[in-house]
Amino acid sequence: MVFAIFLFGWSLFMASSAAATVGSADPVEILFETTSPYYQPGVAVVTPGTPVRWINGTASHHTVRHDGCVTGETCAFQSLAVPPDSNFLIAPLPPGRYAYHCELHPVMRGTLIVLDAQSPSDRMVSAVGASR
Ligand SMILES: [Cu+2]
Repeated sequence: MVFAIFLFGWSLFMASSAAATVGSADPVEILFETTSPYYQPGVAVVTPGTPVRWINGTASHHTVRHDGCVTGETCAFQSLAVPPDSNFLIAPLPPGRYAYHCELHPVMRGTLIVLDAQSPSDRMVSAVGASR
């Protein structure tokens, strides 16, 4: 199912690379940078159903590879080398915490956090312990 959504999103992207939207939500954008934190923002927090786009404004190629692709766990996303002035777009991911890195520059590490379906206020209440 996730794979099907990915294909759908990708085909939309390929069909209209100039379009500002993919599916129902605008992508969150993460920039490749040549200095720390290398992915800006270094920790990106997105709501469920949000596509994510990495944009390469540097003069070098970079990749985006979920750590799970290396550890043998689920490989949630993995790009080819993204050239300068290009980008890498993924369809919405299931809630979770996704640490990722650049295959070409091991110092480049980032984290993508997809919130669960609870509203922020619900999360706050459960975090505080509520009053029940
Ligand atoms: Cu890189």
